[in-house]
Amino acid sequence: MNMKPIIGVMPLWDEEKKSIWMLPGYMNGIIDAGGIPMVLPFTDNEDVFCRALDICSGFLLTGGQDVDPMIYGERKRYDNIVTCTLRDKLDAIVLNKAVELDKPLLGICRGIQFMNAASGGTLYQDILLETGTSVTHHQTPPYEKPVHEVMIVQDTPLGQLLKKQILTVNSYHHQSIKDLSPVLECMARAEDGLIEAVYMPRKKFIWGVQWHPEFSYKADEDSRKIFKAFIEHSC
Ligand SMILES: [Mn+2]
Repeated sequence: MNMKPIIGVMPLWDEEKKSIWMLPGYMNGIIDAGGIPMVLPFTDNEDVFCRALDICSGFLLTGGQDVDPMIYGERKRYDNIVTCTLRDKLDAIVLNKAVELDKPLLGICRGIQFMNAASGGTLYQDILLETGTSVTHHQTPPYEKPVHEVMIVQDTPLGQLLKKQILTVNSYHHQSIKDLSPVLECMARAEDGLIEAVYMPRKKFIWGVQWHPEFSYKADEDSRKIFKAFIEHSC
């Protein structure tokens, strides 16, 4: 019998309501792909948090607040940067565990940004202000609708999975990777050159995407393939 893998999903934090929350797409994308999503405890009790991680075969780093620029050695440059200290702490524990134990990890939006920032890369603190790009990276609803293209780098796991060169993706981010971490490789770039997908070589599946397959998986087969690959590697 093929056991369904348990995937630890990082909860979202609502600072105003002092409440954790979750977007159903993260959970349902995992369920549809054959996994069992489990929302991780949002606690600074490291022992409890790590015990919860032990149960998981893979991890999903969700979207959320901005990564604290201190993590990549900078100060906050703009008032629109909103951080969450506990999220940064817990994401770091998850990333370290995934790397150390070679457990699959998918980082989405903030997830890919955190992976890069925490492993020696830097971020654009505000894409529009710092690059002046004309590509729409901050779309309005419906969020499943593709708004820009990405060029897939061939001979990368994403290229091998999707077997295409150009992908249309949704986009809802005001930050993105600036200098790529030395331990990550680029798998896709937007038309303006911004890095939109990465992976960690020599690991089973440590991937990050800047777009949102959790919004698009119902309509978009490529998004489903990414969730499927993530879950299959977690089995
Ligand atoms: Mn984008």
